[in-house]
Amino acid sequence: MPRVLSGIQPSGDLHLGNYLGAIRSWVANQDTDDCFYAIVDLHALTLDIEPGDLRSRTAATAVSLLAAGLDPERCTLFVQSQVHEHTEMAWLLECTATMGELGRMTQFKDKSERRASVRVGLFTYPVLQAADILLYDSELVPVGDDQRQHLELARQLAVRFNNRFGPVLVVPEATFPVVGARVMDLQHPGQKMSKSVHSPLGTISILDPPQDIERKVRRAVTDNDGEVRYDPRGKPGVSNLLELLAVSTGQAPDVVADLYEGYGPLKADTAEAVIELLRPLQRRHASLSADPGLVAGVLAGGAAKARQVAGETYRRAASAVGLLEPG
Ligand code: AQP
Repeated sequence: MPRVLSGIQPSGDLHLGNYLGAIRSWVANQDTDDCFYAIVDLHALTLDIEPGDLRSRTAATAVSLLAAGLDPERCTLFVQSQVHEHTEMAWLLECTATMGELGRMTQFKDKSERRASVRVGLFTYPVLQAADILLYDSELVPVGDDQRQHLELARQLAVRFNNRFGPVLVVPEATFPVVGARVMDLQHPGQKMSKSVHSPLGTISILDPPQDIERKVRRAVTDNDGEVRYDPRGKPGVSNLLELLAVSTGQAPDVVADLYEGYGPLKADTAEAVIELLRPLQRRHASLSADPGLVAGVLAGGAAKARQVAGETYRRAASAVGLLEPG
């Protein structure tokens, strides 16, 4: 079975971009691959977050992932900080990476632009992300389109490490969904739907009640020409709605476009399709939330399994660079 690794930040509740861009593939991969999925809490420390919030959102993210369809019998779900090899491996890779290549990361540029003081962790976190991936000898990494550049960095660091120290690391391939790889903000269709941009009407949470989904889609920004056509560059708002409708109903966006003549019916059907897509997930979320002990058990079991694999890879890498065996 190919090994798969992917991660998500502990936002607590996921948005539709996370779900369609990544988590749906995670769920599907459980049937065919050996899957490791990490809640990357160390990444959350790169921005301001209250300690109590971090703890509760980490647990809430696990509940959302289980509600979305992850099954601890068929995948390993764990919290990054509970596997200490992630930070150790990140150091080995930081000593391989250059300032120039990290400075070119567009997510760093975007996120640092919005703040007066930029933390070192925000600059180096793509290396920690590379460590997350490379520790699991993962061949495939299912992510949304926004992670393309970080995945390329992970590949480059693995190749460079292997060239210098021998064939220690597996060089991973990123995989992207055909539709839904980049879900756009409903109010600002030029930018991706995102948890860190304050856009309450532009972002659909997977736990939003039906009336909120209906309202957000109805008020989604489109354009003035009234023509329903799939054209992500020329008509980003309409195309985003078409993608949401298409991916929720298992069709192609340009085929769906032919069925509509006006924005009103397109919006009504899109809202309905998203509500139906999320309904079973919201039902599972309600029943999982009633059993708080369950998640702690799942995460403890996941960390133990993850440590076995990560520990083995880290020992190989540490030995290759010349570190002594632990005393
Ligand atoms: N808008 C999106 N469309 C498609 N896929 C997306 N992903 C995120 N946003 C979209 C994918 O979701 C996975 C987990 O994301 P994450 O929350 O850990 O990472 P992120 O990219 O930091 O998510 P956000 O909400 O966009 O946060 P910020 O604002 O901090 O950047 C990843 O596979 C990602 O591709």
